[in-house]
Amino acid sequence: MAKLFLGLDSSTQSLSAVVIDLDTRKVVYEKSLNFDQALPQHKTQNGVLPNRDPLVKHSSPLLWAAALDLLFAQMKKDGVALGNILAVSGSGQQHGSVYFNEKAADVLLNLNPKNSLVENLDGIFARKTSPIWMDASTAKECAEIRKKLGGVKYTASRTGSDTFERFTGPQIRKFYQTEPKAYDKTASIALVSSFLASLLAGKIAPIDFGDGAGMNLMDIRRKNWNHDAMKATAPSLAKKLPLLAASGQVIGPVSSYFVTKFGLNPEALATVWTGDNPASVIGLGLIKPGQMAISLGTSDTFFGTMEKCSTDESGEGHVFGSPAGGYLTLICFKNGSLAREKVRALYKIPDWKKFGELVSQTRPGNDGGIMLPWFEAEIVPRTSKPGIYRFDLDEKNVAANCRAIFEAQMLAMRLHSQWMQVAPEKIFVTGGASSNPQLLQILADVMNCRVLRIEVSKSAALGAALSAAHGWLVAANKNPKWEKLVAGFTAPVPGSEIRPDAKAARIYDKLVEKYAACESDVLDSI
Ligand code: XUL
Repeated sequence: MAKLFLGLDSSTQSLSAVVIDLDTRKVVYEKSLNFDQALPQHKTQNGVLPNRDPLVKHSSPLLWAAALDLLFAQMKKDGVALGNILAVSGSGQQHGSVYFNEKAADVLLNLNPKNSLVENLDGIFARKTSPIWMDASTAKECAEIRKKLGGVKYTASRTGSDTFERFTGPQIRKFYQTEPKAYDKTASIALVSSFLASLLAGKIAPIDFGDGAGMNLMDIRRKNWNHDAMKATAPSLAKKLPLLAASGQVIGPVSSYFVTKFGLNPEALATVWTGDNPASVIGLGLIKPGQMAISLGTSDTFFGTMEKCSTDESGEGHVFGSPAGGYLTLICFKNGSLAREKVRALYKIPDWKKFGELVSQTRPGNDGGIMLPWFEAEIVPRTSKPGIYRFDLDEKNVAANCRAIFEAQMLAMRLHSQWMQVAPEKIFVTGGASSNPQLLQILADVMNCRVLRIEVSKSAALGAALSAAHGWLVAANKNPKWEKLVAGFTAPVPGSEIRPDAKAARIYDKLVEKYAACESDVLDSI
């Protein structure tokens, strides 16, 4: 029997599955299901529920559950050997939270395969919708928690990050302050990752050290819930938070719901899930400290493995637990692919190939033209006031505006990652926009570093599948080594290496200063 492992990734816009065969070391199945298209009845746009307040971004736990049903049905239809799957793990968009009431534990234990997951879960939530990572509506709660914890530096050194609007702690505080009765009815709080793990396991699942670190509630060094942080956030949190555990750790056998309905192996193990970024660290094979990657997805993230926990005193970056042990360092920019798409739509550019051609018609440095493309409230630099700002850049010059958004995003990455104190000799790049050679050249030139493309469109789901395999091997006392486990699954695309151009790199050494001044000017004035 083939040794198959299933990894799922519930991201902002889609649910993906990757199945790996451990003996042949191959990905044997991949599938993605777009929320808006596959489940229009949930009325999301790019995976987010419409809201009058542009700072409020929620999605629906029932949408994620419906997608899980649909994806399993699709796998069955596609002939995936679900009976050969030995363990399942997964990852979720980070920070988003789900609020279970006291009925949830019982319902999860008795999921009825005759009904859909949505029907089963009716009535188990204390809050209908889930705030997600794009939400920027908790500045007040962030300030309150930060103050109680003793300021930016102390909050970051204790929890791994300063308080951030999207982090779960400030979101929980807002819920407690604005809907105290519903908060009171909350028996257990889950993350997107642990919510879906709970469905697979048929019981409330632990939160892992990777996703748990994105809450401003976990002690980043001790890896337990921090008493002061819980107290600063909301009452009775110790009772409402589940256990913390390593990702991939076995929770138990999968719920019989998936066995009866889809033919999943009854002995398959349900394991602890993690966040999409920690899972990508594994999927991209970034096991050794100092290896760095950039993911150009809905959000753009710059991340890598760190041996020791070293937090950002300026409060812009994060430290999360890595599924491979140790830590991962990360910085997240909200205006990633959606902002790139907005510029493309603004100038009516038919496709990314044409967009790239337009970029090629312009020179590195854009003759000093700069754009700040904050279509949404930005995380780094932090601003709750969206806006598009141009400096020495003619709004009507289409080609210059195409270069300007790419350059701004890469310059922001260079400027705001200085705290990481990493000087990588190469950066791996992944995600939708990484197939654009013009963007990769700008990245290589701005960072003055070799760039290698890794073509795993589903790096988080692959990381989750590898994490499932790791958990299964640990449970079988096989003492797996991460480096060996990930080897062969991910490798840079042959011939994809892009080297920095020395002349362009010198231009960006200067331009980054102008970019920083533009950022400061705008932040001071809004
Ligand atoms: C990371 C973050 C985003 C989400 C996207 O801190 O907020 O990258 O994880 O899914």
